[in-house]
Amino acid sequence: MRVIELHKSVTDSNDRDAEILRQQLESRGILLINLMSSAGSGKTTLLERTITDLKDKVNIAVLEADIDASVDAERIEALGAQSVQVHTDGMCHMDAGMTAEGLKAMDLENTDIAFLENIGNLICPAEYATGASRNVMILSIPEGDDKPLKYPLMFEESDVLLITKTDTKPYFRFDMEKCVERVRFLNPDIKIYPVSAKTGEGMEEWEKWLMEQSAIIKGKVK
Ligand SMILES: Nc1nc2c(ncn2[C@@H]2O[C@H](COP(=O)(O)OP(=O)(O)O)[C@@H](O)[C@H]2O)c(=O)[nH]1
Ligand SMILES: [Mg+2]
Repeated sequence: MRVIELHKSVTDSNDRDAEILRQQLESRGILLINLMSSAGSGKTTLLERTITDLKDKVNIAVLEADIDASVDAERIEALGAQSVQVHTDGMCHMDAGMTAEGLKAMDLENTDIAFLENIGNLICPAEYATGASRNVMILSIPEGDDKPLKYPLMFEESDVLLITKTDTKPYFRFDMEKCVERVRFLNPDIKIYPVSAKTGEGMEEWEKWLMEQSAIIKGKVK
């Protein structure tokens, strides 16, 4: 497993860099997904389950971003999937330059879907384009249904919201209807999938969406 130390991107034209990276990846039929959420909401667990469920259908690789440590990349490699760990030099988000740098360390030749597991927090990652074709975010039941009110930008920027850890619903006061209403107010087009990576509940719909997006990207390659 490779570990890359990253530093702040030298260019300040992040949106342009992101667009270039997105086009480069899409021209190779690679779907890059920027996965964002707070720390501990279940990003790595969701990826583990998704990789396991889809391993006979698509090749998934994961770029793991953290300030330090490599535990998440080790979890992904343990499944036999490709993973590269990047350390962000204290920064709380990934930008397009950093993502491109991390992807260079990967063998993308046989990759259909690459995930960027972004740094865990609901604020900074939403402010920087990464070059991903789709933004996916997680809100877990224990975090509470008020998070769209407190951190609107990430909900506005995401194509999909996964409401995870649905198996813990009996133990928390989480109003699903209220949460969905708050999210839709911010972003009427967002797809919302309640899932549990522990029990597998709802995973099929999420994985169906993922496969469809991969097909759309591959369909663009002439
Ligand atoms: N009950 C339950 N726990 C989960 C689920 N998904 C993740 N977890 C737990 O949540 C904690 C954080 O998960 P992790 O995937 O490391 O979160 P990350 O920091 O967002 O990558 C771990 O203790 C997981 O076992 C789930 O669907 N249900
Ligand atoms: Mg993680």
